[in-house]
Formats: sequence, structure tokens, C-alpha cells
Amino acid sequence: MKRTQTAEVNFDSKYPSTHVAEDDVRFIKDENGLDYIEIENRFATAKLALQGGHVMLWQPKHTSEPVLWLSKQSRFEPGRSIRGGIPLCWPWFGAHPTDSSLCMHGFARVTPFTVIDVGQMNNGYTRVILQMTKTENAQRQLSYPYTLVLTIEIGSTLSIKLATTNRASQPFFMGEAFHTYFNVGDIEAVTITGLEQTEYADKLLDYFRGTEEKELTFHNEFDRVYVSTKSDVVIHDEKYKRKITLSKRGSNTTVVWTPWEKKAHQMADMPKDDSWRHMVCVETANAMENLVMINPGYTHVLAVEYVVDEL
Ligand code: TA6
Repeated sequence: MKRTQTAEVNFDSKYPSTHVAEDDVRFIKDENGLDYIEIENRFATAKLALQGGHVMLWQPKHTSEPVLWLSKQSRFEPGRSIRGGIPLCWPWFGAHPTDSSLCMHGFARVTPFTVIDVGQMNNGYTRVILQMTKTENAQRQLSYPYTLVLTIEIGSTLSIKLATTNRASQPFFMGEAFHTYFNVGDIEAVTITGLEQTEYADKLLDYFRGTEEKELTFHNEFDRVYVSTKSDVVIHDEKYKRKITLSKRGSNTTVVWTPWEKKAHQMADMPKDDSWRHMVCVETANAMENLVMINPGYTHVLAVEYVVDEL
């Protein structure tokens, strides 16, 4: 099997590698020392950073705009999370439950992943399998043994699975999310369905609990954690004349967030223009009362698939 690589990439030789078509995959390293994988197959283009197992870009060939939003001000530096794409929140979502000195959304998104396998699937999609490394920073924040494996399948749809295996002798609880930034024509021309009649905690109202009564529309900052929901969610984008369907497994929480202008302009890695109008986060998660308990030796998988259709 011949690989196309322009930089040294950590391959784990114990996994057999399937065929990688030469024009599909490139391995690159930037001037900051971050490693990336660029994928071009007959269905889509994509770009991943090995830091955080971070899917930065995905654009199926049947749609004219990228599906994921990526900040022009993002800092592509070791140890800093990338603003946009699909940041991983793991092994907690939001603030750490007991130690406020630890970073928001856990440490997976700033931890290097190694490449376990990259291959072309029978349907022509490209599958990338990554495993999170055990850095000192990671070990300091989570000492008991586990493995974290991310599988990404790139084609006219995008499928992501995050598998957590408990290698300890006692159960452990964790929170997690695919904190996905979707690229939209204009947030005020977006409607989100699938969360009607679902209980939420509103972060902007000190986690006030309510029940969503109708489809979501956006005219100001919005930050709600929808709990105990396994439903698909659909982002209807009137401006781009498309809809994005999120189908999930192993998730009981969906988070919806737009910072709006004021908060976006306070964030160092968000442009001070109207870029915030072109993103909405719809996050496939397990958070709040939906934390996951994993018994010794067991594996929990968080999975989502994104499908883009014309409106
Ligand atoms: O998922 C929504 C949220 O928790 C918001 O409250 C906001 O903090 C957002 O995540 C961004 O978090 P980050 O740490 O990536 O800046």
C-alpha cells in the first residue's frame, strides 16, 4: 500500500492499513509544528488537525459552501483550541464539575492524537482513525487508564464516532460533545427543528429550566442545553437554500449556541466583523444529568452523522 505523505506522521504499525488512493490524502506540518491531514476524494474535501482530532473543514462536492465554519482569527498553535470546525469536549462538557482551574470543555481538544489508520472505504469514502495520546497534561487531569479513539468517515456525508474505553478497575463518569460550528448564510435566516417539547437549561438565565415549545429561530445570543433527547436535529438555512440533518447515537444531550455580536467581539479568536452571523453551534453531547457512566472494560461510543440536502 503506497501512502502519500509530505511529513513524518505517527503511524501505529500494529493496525493493518487499508489502501489509500494516492490523490486522497496528504499529511502536512505547519510552521507552528501542528500536523494536519488533507483529504480529497470523489465525494468531498476535508482537513483535520491531529491536535484534538479536530475536523476543521468539510465540504461535500454537492454543496457550494463549506458545511463547517472556521474562524479567520483562530490560533493554530500547540496547546490552543481551534475556533470552529468540530472541537472535541472530553472528558467533561463546560466547566469542570469540581475544579474551576481546569479548562472549559476538557483537555482532548488541545491534546495530540496519533494516526492509527487512514484508508479508502468500499464506498469510496475516506476513513481516518485517530487515538488520543497520553500527555503529561492529560495524565495530570485524568489519571485512571482509558483509551480514546476517534473514527471519521468523509464523503458526501460526514460520520464521527468517539469511543471511550474504561481501562480502570472502577466505573467512571464523563461528559463529552462534538462542539460543531456549522457554516450558515445568516443566523437570522436559520431555523432549527427537532427540539420541540424538549426540556432545556438556559445558560443565559442561570440554567433556568424550561420546555422548548417551537422550532428555534435566532435574534440574539442563545445558549441552551437540551437534556434527555435522542432526536435528530435539522438546521434549515434559508440563505444557502440547504438543510443539514444531524443524526446521533450514544448522546442524550443537544446544545445550541450562538454568541451573537457582543460576545463574539469579546473573543480573541473571533473576527470583529459579522462572521458570527455565519455560524451556529449544534452540539451532540452528554452533559448535565446526561453524564455517561462507563463500567470497567466497557466502551461508550458517541456518534453523529451530518447529511446536507437542498431545501
Ligand atoms: O457550547 C456552548 C458553550 O458552552 C458556550 O457557553 C460558550 O462558552 C461556548 O461553549 C464556547 O466555549 P469555548 O470554551 O470553546 O470558547
